[in-house]
Amino acid sequence: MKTRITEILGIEYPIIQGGMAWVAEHRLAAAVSNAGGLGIIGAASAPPEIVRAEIRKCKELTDKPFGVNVMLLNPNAEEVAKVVVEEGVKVVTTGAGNPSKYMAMWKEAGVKVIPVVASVALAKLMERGGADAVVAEGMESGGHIGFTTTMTLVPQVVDAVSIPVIAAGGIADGRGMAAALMLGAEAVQMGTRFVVAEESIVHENYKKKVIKASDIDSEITGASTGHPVRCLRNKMTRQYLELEKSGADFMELEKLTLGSLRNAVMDGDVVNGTVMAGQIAGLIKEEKSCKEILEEIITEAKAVVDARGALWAK
Ligand code: TUI
Repeated sequence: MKTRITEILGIEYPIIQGGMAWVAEHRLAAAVSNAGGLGIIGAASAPPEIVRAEIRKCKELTDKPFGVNVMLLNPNAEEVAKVVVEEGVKVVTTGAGNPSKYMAMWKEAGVKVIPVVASVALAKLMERGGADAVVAEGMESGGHIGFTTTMTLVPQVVDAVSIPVIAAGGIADGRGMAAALMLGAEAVQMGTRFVVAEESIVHENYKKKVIKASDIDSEITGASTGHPVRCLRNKMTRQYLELEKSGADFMELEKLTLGSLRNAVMDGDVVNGTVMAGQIAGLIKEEKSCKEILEEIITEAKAVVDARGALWAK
């Protein structure tokens, strides 16, 4: 497949792996890149030296391009932004904020910059600031989300900017990819699908919870704090939503989720931990290798586009 994204990034398939906190470490990123997509190391809240070590370990596992996601709520974001340049990383994606202040540094270093946006306004601002592409991420996604669905956000962003758009949120198979291409996207970014990859270091309990999830098993916590987060329903979300309803303050809510994503991903605490996953979790039924995931999606996307195209045939 050839789109502006495969050309800009030098990858085989227009499929990007989300920069998921704790999940998107060097082994997953290298596996996705080796399979022909773009793997991403999620810097999340990690200290800069850990991110540097992750980048170096990823380089040992792949010669292909990979990226780093800079999570802008990270108090260390500035240092992480510099580490990316020092280590010669080819692609940066950003999340949970506006990366304008790092754009000049990255562009001067020749890094391809792909901000993740949840609104048309931020997409336009990013294009003006020199972004090479944007990820338009709908609220079907897991983790920190905006307010607009993928179906409505992607075509509006496509119309608002000239740079290529990557669709994210609710995509986990070839039908989702085909739909994203129909909306004008030139690639897709997937997170939840890669949580349940063989190369994903996520605890077995977490993977099982994603596999068992149905279409209605996610909740949005934190809508009242200004940091809405989508995760799978469990004891933690029930307590959190109760507290939010009773008007608990920010610090009280924070206490409930401090370290809770780490506890779910690393220790398998899917009862009190935060099990971030998108609404498409219900579609994911088995663990597969990154290579299988990518190849199946590309094959299926082509098949459904061909089949639907036939609806217009005489
Ligand atoms: O960033 C994400 N997803 C994430 S980050 C994350 S770590 C975290 N954990 C708990 C609480 C908060 C963060 C887990 N998942 N996706 C990209 C994304 N960016 N989604 C929404 C946004 C976004 C939202 C508001 C981007 C910009 C924005 O405002 C821009 C501005 O002008 O400040």
